[in-house]
Amino acid sequence: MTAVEPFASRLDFGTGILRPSSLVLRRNLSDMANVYAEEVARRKLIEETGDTLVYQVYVVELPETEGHLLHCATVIHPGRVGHEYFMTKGHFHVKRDRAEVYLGLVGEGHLILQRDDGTVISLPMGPGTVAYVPPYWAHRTANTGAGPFAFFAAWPGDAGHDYETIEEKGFAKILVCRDGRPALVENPNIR
Ligand code: M6P
Ligand code: ZN
Repeated sequence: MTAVEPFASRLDFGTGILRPSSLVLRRNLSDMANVYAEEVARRKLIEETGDTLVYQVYVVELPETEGHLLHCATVIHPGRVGHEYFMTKGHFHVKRDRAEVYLGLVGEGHLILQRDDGTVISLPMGPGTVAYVPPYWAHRTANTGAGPFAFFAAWPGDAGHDYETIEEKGFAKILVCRDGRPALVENPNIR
């Protein structure tokens, strides 16, 4: 295993900013092709309001190998693409039997999980929520509130991110705003 010296970072509970983070990933609307059910709405939003930042991830860079514990903080901005809340791309772990834990920091959101048999569930998250992503479940988070939604995450170093499976098929259910509230509904695009 690659040796790493002990270190500490600082997480701002009010904003979700984690520093120092050697890498800040930014995902704008233009990075989210075919992620939302209403792809036409995504393109229209870019034309009308510009290439808005959807979320950023403050990554503490560590060896992605067995034994290490990767961690980061994610801030999702408020907004919707069509009826669907702003959310992360979502992924399975390459090693499907690797789990993850989330801690809600600020704002309101949902953790959406899909098992490989197509079962989808969503868990509301807010400040102080500790949510468990068990092995074998794909996961993404959505901001269902009016301000930023931020959470901290930790997962095994050798888990890996598999985005392709979700990009190809999407989640079987999507989280939309219906009558002003989050509702988990069938994905109309599911093939
Ligand atoms: C969480 C963790 C990270 C992930 C981030 C953004 O913080 O699960 O591993 O990178 O959310 O999600 P995604 O990579 O699916 O866009
Ligand atoms: Zn993960």
